[in-house]
Amino acid sequence: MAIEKTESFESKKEETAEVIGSKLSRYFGISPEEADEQQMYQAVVMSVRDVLAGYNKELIAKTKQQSSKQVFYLCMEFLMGRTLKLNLNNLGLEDVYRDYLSQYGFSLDAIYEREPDPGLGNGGLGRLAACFMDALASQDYPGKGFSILYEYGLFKQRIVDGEQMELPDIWLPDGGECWLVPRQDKKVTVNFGGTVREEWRENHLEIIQEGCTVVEAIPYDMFISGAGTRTVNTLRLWKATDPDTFDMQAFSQGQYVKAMEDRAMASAISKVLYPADNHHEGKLLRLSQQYFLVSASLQNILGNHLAQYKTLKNLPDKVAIHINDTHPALAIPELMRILMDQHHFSWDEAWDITVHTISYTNHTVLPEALEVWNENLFALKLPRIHMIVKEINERFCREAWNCNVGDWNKVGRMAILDHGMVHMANLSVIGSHHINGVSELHSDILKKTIFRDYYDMYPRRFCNVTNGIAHRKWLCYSNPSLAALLDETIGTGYRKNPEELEKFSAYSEDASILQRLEDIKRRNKHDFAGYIKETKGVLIDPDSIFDVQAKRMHEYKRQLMNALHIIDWYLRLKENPDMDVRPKTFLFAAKAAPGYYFAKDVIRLICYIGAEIEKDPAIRKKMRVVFLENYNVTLAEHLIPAADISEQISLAGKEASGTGNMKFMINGAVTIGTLDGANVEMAELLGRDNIFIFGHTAQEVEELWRKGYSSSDYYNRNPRLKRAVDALQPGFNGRSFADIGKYLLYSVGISDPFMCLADFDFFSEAHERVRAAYEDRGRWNRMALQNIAKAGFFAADRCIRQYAENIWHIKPVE
Ligand code: 26W
Repeated sequence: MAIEKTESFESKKEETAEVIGSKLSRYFGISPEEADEQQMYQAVVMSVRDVLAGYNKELIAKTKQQSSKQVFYLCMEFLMGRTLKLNLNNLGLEDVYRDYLSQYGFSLDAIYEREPDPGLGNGGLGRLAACFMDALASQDYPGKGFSILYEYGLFKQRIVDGEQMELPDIWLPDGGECWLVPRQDKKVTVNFGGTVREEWRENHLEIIQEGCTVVEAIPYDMFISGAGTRTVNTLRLWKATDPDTFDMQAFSQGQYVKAMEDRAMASAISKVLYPADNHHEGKLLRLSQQYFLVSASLQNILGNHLAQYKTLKNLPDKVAIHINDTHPALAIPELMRILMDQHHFSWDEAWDITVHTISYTNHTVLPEALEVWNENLFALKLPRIHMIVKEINERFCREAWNCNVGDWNKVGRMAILDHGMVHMANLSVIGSHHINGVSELHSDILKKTIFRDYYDMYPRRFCNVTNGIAHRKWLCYSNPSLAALLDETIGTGYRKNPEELEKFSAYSEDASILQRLEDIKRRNKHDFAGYIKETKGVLIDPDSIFDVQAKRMHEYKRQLMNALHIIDWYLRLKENPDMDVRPKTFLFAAKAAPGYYFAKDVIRLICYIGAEIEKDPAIRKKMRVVFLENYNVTLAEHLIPAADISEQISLAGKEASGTGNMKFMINGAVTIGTLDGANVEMAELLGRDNIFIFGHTAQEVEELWRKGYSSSDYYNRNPRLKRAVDALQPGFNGRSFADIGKYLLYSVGISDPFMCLADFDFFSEAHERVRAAYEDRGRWNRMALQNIAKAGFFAADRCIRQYAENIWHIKPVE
């Protein structure tokens, strides 16, 4: 597209040239003509950072001046992905930079490729936090994210002979650092271990913590731009270091290692992100990370509040603190600690402030993901926090007893401390004014199952906010051709107001628009094929159907059921190689937690099926199975606009919401999915003609469990399923997968715990429907169009407005 060079364009370009020129000269002592691509990348980032810093300063001043209430979003993960393209687009400066760079022979797209993909998150939870930051800024809400500056983000995945290898993700020196502004002036200290002594002093109880290990927390700020606004928020990332208390005595006595030890212990806290998703490990370092994040953030929030208002009494009027899942739940006792120990509030006053300040989102009901800590270790690491949690627990149990006299079991179930364990979800519910799930179904399940007892006691605390995605990032910026078609047909209003996507429905009978949609998809598929050929050396046929399942590898997400269907299809093709079918490419992308043996076995299975098919030229023409390594935000941005079919096939009741489902939908992929998480709401909005729903519902799953689920019944009844499962024994490409067969049929305990076999038949049948629909090009394109048109609801903008209005009670700054 030709760039329109207006007067303002030229003046912005001049400014840009000046700033970049001065960065290059200051940091590298060179001129733009002398810069290499990496130096230019860094200068570009620093120049953008400067623009954002200026706007951020304005916002801080405005927020102060208007005494606006702010939200502070505490989360152990922010899966930001690259941000240069996003920032330039949000600021409306992409063309300016493109033009400037071309003058010196640089391509902006190549500069984009220089940016590392900061993987400070595992999956859904972390990416949601990143989408929320975008929506807050874009709608002028004053809000700040808090997390940890992990030196190593989520591991990089390499697949070698079907095996997942984990490599360290060294993102900071690799070009990530230049986004960050260190704020030494805002550093705080966090105490661990030691003992607690109480002493009466001038009519208050003084709490003295002694013999603690002190860790310094230094904030590094990343700026968060909004689209078409000057609102720029911050994401504050804490780095842990030792507070220069080098043990000189130990050192001079020859105990060199001991002298270094404390230093190493302190910085270990922000070294790595735990790579387990939806699985609690109970590791003490993880508990330290959680307290470190919470304590540093609260000190910062309260310090600023006090400086402005000189009191903490009005905290809930000016501050909303949100805990994203239970990982930052220690914010509850930590806030109590600061209010009581440092500001001498009474228990009741402090508790009132705490509960009115904190809110909590639950993101999972999987029992293995719910955090519990061994109480003894907890007390050792956080003695003062333990005392406070004990007191919260005692007072709560008394209240619960009064509401449920005689029902010890119920009170026991709801207690925070039980059988030597600390239950973080219970703490979170007890200390929050609102608790929400992330889809209608999930919020319902919370009220009926894991939080049922609390729902009886505090019905008004529970609500639902269905997740949403940053639609500009996932549609406008990653699928520019589709965005251009939308701009042309429905105008550009949807970029700011995603609900306006609905207007696209009016074109559902317009043959020329439907054809253009098809053309855009085809082009995206070609682009994607080119991209993965270049970046991963993988060849795929862009004219085949792209059937995609991209998400963390987990049993409940049932990549295995997808694999079983693929095996069945492969065996049918082998039997009948002349079958007249349109070629299909099954694409998988997924990281498995390094210690999750079964998930890694499923990766292996998918790769080995793929490899066996590659050896058979007749089959390879009709179906291929490709595992794309190192799924991250950048790969998702390329892959999703190219997908025809989106696989959202978790066992109903297990996927809290899903957000990948929304990203595929808004890019015109058609979903094949179970009635789980937000799929339910997608189906309601789309109507059953525009989505392929299959399988047992959450309620039916429950009934099946109650009746006694037997996977072998399904296996014995269905010859095609039997044949697919049996094929695991001899296996693929020379490797047996008998263990997976055993898991499905003969496990000690429960076989096939996620009911792959129970849904297999429905799934195959749904795939048949998909195939037929795809052959009717007009119908398929109409479905794609409806998916795009109905996706506005799933924008993070809507979602954040609901949080702002119903939970946080914050307003946009003027
Ligand atoms: C302590 C180990 C651990 C780590 C991460 C437990 C739980 C988690 C996350 C809460 C798991 C997660 O990311 N959940 C996903 O959250 C998304 C955003 O709400 C939802 O869309 C997904 O359905 C949910 O699985």
